[in-house]
Amino acid sequence: RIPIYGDRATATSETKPLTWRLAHHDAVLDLATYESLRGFEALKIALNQSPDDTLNTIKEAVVKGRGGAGFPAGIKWSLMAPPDGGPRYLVCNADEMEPGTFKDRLLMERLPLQLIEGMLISAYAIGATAGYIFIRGEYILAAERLTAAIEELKANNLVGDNILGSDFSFDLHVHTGAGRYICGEETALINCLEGRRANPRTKPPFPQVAGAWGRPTVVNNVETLHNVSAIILHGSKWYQDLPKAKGVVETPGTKLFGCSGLVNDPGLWELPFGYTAREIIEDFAGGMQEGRTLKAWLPGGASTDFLTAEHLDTVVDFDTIQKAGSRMGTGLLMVVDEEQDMVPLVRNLEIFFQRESCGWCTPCRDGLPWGVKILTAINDGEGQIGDVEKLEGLTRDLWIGKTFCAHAPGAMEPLMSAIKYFRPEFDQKIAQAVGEDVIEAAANQ
Ligand code: L3W
Repeated sequence: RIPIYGDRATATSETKPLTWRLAHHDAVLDLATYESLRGFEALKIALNQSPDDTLNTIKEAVVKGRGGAGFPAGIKWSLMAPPDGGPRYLVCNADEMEPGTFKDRLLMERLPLQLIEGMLISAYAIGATAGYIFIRGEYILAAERLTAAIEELKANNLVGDNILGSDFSFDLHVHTGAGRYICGEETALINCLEGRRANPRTKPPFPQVAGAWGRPTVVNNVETLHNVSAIILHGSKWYQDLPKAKGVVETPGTKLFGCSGLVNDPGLWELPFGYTAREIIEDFAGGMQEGRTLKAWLPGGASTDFLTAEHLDTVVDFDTIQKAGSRMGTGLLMVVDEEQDMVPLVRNLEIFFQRESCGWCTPCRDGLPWGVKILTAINDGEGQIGDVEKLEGLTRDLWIGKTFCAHAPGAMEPLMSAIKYFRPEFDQKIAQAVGEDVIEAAANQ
């Protein structure tokens, strides 16, 4: 299905900084077309000012990281270790494997040059000498288009030595992943890039101090880097002042929001912050399909907490979703309808997380399969009294600070929230397995 961009025909670089070039083109793949749409104007502006001025513009704009965590890109950049004459790297995290998330794919397949221009400007700002686009292996078309774009830019002095006659040189490579979700975690990604097993590393040191091959490295998500050229073109104040939809919002800029599940019009839309989940589902995704009622929704990926119909008037923004008890994550809503049974649904998600554990730390390696085992028993009519309490115990034991990285805590978010909001569905299956009389006897003990 082709995603929709809202006011597609009238979009400009000032109104839709991420996707405006798609107003009249399904994709912008060649240099000539890109240049006819203000392509590389921002790079020229950046190269005519100091790296620090460029960095400060992005810092003042406050671009919250779009990979899921929301850490401001400008602050991340300013934490780079000072130059010492050795290599420094910029890595684009294009390992988009979060279930239900398909925003970076669109940006790379249709606007590869905009990502590369963003990377060139970012690399100039942080003094990076080489860059890597670490892309999910299944994104074959995106990888081909990025590779072709880099080749065309090399032939036109826009990638390589002394770009546009300046002192700035930057090599750029596309590196395809081999299908591990954990590579979305930046230090696992760096290990993989180095040819090692993709286990996360201890932080600190953060990659800005000791990243790829031990050198200062910045890792930014595709959508984050896609914002950079428009901010350099129009300034940080313009970015800060971009119109907001109604509602209290803390985040400047626009975002690719999306929706999947049994809605009438699943897709992606570049929107200002401030829309509620209800507005995204009803006004942009066309509402639930006929005969379907919304039961729950995940705000942005499988590693976020379920919310329910009661939370639909929450603005989809980092802080507001957190106050509602979840995380915005990638901002692509996954809608669950009343006919879906939560036990097999959560079991399915937990199978994914157990399979994708790198196996490095014991709680994650052993805890996630244990959770799947209990969920499978409950789902297969072999549940026992106390199983839900065991699952709850697991959500405490696999929480932040008790595991090596955010993978297991992320896996616990949908499990914990499914139990919180839909516990009767778990209890009912257990009661069917052991018999109502056993449940009653246990309750009377
Ligand atoms: C310097 C500090 N840097 C934080 C940086 C940090 C990282 C970013 C976020 O992932 C969720 C996870 C998944 N000095 C810093 C600092 N940083 N404090 O800010 O850091 P953090 O720790 O808040 O999050 P995290 O553990 O990196 C949290 C999702 O992010 N995730 C990401 C996947 C992204 C992709 C993608 O972009 N394609 O796959 C992976 O785990 O949801 O729960 O850069 O270095 N004091």
